[in-house]
Amino acid sequence: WGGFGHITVAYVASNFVANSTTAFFQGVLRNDTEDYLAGVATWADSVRYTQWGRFSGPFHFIDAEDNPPHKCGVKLERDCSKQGCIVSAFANYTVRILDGRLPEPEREIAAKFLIHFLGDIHQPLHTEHVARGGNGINVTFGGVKYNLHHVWDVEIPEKIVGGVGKEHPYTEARQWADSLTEEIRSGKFKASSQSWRKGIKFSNPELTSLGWANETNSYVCTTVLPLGPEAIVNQELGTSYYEKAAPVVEAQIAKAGYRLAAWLDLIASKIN
Ligand code: DCM
Ligand code: DCM
Ligand code: ZN
Repeated sequence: WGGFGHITVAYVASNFVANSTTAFFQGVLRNDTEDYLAGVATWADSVRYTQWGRFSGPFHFIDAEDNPPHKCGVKLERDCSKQGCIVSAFANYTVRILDGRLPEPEREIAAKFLIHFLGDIHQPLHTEHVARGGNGINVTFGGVKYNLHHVWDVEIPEKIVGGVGKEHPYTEARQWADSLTEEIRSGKFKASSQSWRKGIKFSNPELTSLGWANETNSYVCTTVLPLGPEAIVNQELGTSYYEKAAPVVEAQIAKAGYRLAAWLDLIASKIN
């Protein structure tokens, strides 16, 4: 996701975590405001192109070598690169936050990576190999040229809320997060949110995040590339594409925030 998506995921999570979880992560992240998660949600993207952060580039995705739209699915052995992938990184950073022997700055870094990767694992094109997660597929969206990855990262989420000013992504993300929170508590996501918790196994972070990656990847076949990659190259995605994609993006952002809260609660309760 772009910054707006990641910040929204973080605000949704802050609405659902237990009070003791808030206190714990405000300590780890050295920020006692209500923006303690939102404020670090895009940090991982800011370091990945720096010399220090280069090692973390592959941690933002897993390149499923499936064959959309005919066959979707993520297999850890086949798809996680030797340099690591989002599934192995999620497991590694969970272990590192819990490791009381590590220096505090290392556990802070682990928390910042984890918050970001839990968001990315819910973006369908972050679980797909084709054209480097759609980065190599040129399309137009509303008459403007983008690559498909960017359309899903940024353009669809921002269009859902009617556009996001570059000045105030935090204000607008907070508003979207509060409306998604309401849908989870008592609206259209109330029933499905029960199932979003199923499959979380704190004793096995790798299996848990692989489950999320597989669920996310299924939307590559149904919604991102329903007619395959060739069908959309240099084409306008159009209104009917957007109308099918937007509900998936909305649900994936809500789900990511809700699951982030559940995972942070488990980490904090294990330590407290
Ligand atoms: N690092 C990591 N996962 C590990 C070990 C290290 O992400 N299992 C990252 C975080 C550290 C950086 O690499 O800040 C440098 O670590 P080290 O000094 O242990 O090489
Ligand atoms: N990306 C991805 N899958 C890949 C390569 C990249 O999901 N195989 C993501 C990571 C970034 C975006 O696409 O969010 C742009 O990546 P890059 O700057 O590496 O082209
Ligand atoms: Zn990312």
